[in-house]
This record gives sequence, structure tokens and C-alpha cells, in this order.
Amino acid sequence: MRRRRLLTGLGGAAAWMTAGGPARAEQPRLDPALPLGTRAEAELAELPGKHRLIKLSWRPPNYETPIAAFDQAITPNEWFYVRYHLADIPDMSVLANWSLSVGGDASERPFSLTLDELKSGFEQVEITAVNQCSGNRRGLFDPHVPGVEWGYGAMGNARWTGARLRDVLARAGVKAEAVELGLQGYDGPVLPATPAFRKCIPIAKALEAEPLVAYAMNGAPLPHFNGFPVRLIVPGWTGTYWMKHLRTLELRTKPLESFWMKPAYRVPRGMFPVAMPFVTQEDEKTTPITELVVNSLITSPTEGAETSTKGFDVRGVAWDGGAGIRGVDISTDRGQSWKPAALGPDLGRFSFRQFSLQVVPPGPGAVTVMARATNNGGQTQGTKLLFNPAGYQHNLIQNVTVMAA
Ligand SMILES: Nc1nc2c(c(=O)[nH]1)N[C@H]1C(S)=C(S)[C@@H](COP(=O)(O)O)O[C@H]1N2
Ligand SMILES: [Mo]
Repeated sequence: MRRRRLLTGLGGAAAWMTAGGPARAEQPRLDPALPLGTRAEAELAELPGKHRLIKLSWRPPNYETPIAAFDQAITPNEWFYVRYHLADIPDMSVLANWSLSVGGDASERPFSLTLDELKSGFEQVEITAVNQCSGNRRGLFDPHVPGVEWGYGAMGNARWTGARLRDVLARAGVKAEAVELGLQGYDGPVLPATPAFRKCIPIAKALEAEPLVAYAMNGAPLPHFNGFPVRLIVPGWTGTYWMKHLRTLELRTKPLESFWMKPAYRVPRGMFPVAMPFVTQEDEKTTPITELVVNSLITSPTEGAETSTKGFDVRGVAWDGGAGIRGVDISTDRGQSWKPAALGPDLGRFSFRQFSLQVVPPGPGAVTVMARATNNGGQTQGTKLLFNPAGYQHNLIQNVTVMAA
């Protein structure tokens, strides 16, 4: 007993001394294509209610999910990524008194709503949907672009429960002149000069069947940092519209002017074709980023893993903006030939779809595994980056190189 304690103590002291100071936080293994500074500074760290995520910044908190957590169709709440623009995030005691105001100049009957009223006053519906940040994989852009240098984990798939947005809006009476729905949360800037995080969606999107005013995530209350107690869910659209700690829904007769709609969160017009153009926010050259592009992630094997020459399983998840995944093909010969993977259960067209395939490497040594998803609209992943200055919609075919022995 005594001896063990002594050894533990020595071990601790030695680690402390070689590091030349207090023990350093554990560094995650990150893709070598990420910027050097990001790889040097990112560390595994916990937020309240979360497992250790990959911390990219603390104020505001930007934490991504490690790839291993995507080796399942649903991303657990404790592993779900966290993305904020502003550092003044109200604490749980303030949010416990949450209410939502619904109004705007395009509403007939503005009203406000408590959490109990939201839960009891509207039909409760559920949808499984991917929440992915527009900038997921930004750090893999070549050349690099400024912004949070996300790797693969600025996304997650959850089962969301709430009221239909359109049911809530119907109670306020949507005037025929409504063009947009303005969105704001309870978080705010630390400095008054920083613009508030105000966003909007087209009224046609707000009145679709899928968007939810959600109060549960995977059957539990929303975690604090994922928008407690209520957030917006906009299936098929990037996370930027999924307003957390939702405070106001504003039916508008005029387009919103907000830094976070313009110049931020824009892509060149025509670069990413969409089903519903955001006409009220378009200018000559740019349009807001909206619909997710088809994408996939290999979760196993992992980069650098040792595999058997006799064969190994390739697994992962694929998703898109709502057409649904038609298939995922796997290559082990740098894209010369492809084999279709088996797809996992269909959890709905906005969800991750798992895939798997047993592959046999051509021989011992390095083997590069590639996965290419195709959606029901025929959209597929490629090998040429659609470069845009904000670093959005990175969906290049991923290369995972393993050692077969
Ligand atoms: N109130 C509020 N909502 C927000 C944001 C924010 O900064 N504040 N960021 C948005 C962006 S850009 C993304 S990608 C998602 C991230 O959702 P998550 O933090 O729950 O993973 O939240 C969105 N909703
Ligand atoms: Mo985002």
C-alpha cells in the first residue's frame, strides 16, 4: 500500500518536472492537414455536462466532437459539439425563467410563451436530424482560410423533440406580407461594439413541416451549451440557423439587416445549388449558406491504424440536406474501383445513415480507404475543393491510410 502510494507520487512529480510546469492538458490526435497552430493549441477539455471534447477556443466556447463518437448513428448529448459566436452565455439559473416572444410587424397577435406552455400547448413531434456547422472541416481548406479551424467534428446527429415552428407561428397569425422570420437567442456580446447574433430564415422555410421549436434532445432536456431550454431545429440547413436559447421569433415584412446574415455566412451565388433560394438575402455575388451538401465520414478504421491483410471493416456515417442517402461506395485503390457498402437503418432523410463494408487490402503495407456518398438527388462527393473564402461546405472524399500487416 505504502509502496504503491509512493510510486504514484513519484510518477506524478516526474511528469510535472519533465513538462517544466503544471501538467499540460491532453492533446488530441488531429488531422495533419489542419493548421499547425490549431494542432499545437487544441486540447481535450470538459464543459459542464460534457465528456472531453476537442477545445478550439474557450471564449466564446468552440469545442468539437472526436471522430470516435460518430461510430454510432446518434451522437450522445455528452459528446455533442458546441459552437458560439459570443461569449456572454446566460447561466442555467437565468435560463430557468425562459420565455419566448413571438411577434413582429408581420404578425396579427404577438404573444409570449413559457416552457410549460410550449410543451403543453402544441402537438409534440420528433425528428432525427444532423446539426452541422457551415464551417465543419474548415481547417482542411487548402489554402487555409481564417475562422474557427474545425476538423471533422463540428456536427452531430440527434433525435429532437418539440413543437412545429409553423404551429407556434400560426398562433401569432402570419400576415400575407411576411417575408422572413427573424431569430435571436438569450446570449449576447461581451462588448457593446460586437454585433448581436441575429439571424433569419425565409418565411417559406419557417412554414415547412420540419423545423421545430425543440425542448428535448435524444429524450433529455437540451444541454446548457446546446441551447437550454429551447432551440430552433432547421433540418437540412446548416447549424447557423439553429438558434440556441431561443428568445424571439419575429415575423418580418422586411429583410433583416444583420452582420451575421451579411457579410457573414455567405457563399458565392451558384456555387452550391439549392432547392429553396434565399431570395430576400441575396445580392449580386453572394447568397447565405443554407442547405447541407452530401457528405460522409469514415469512423473506422482510423488514420494510421494497423489492420489485418485478411480483411477489415470500413464503417462510418453519411448525410445530406434532406434528399436522403442513396448509397456509399468504398475504394481501397485510390478511387480506381468502388464497391457499395451496406447501409444501416433509415432514421429519416435528415439523419446520419450508417454504412459498413468488409474490405480485403491488396497486400501488406499502406492502404488508403476512401468513402463516397451519393444522395437521392444524384449529388455526390468529389476530389476537387469548391473553394470559398469563408471555408464552408467542405465535402471532399476523405482518405484514411492504414497499415495492413
Ligand atoms: N444563441 C445562439 N445560437 C446559435 C449560435 C450562437 O452563437 N448563439 N451559433 C449557431 C451556429 S453557427 C451553430 S453551427 C450551431 C451549433 O450548435 P451547437 O452548439 O448546439 O452544436 O448553433 C447555432 N445557434
Ligand atoms: Mo456554425
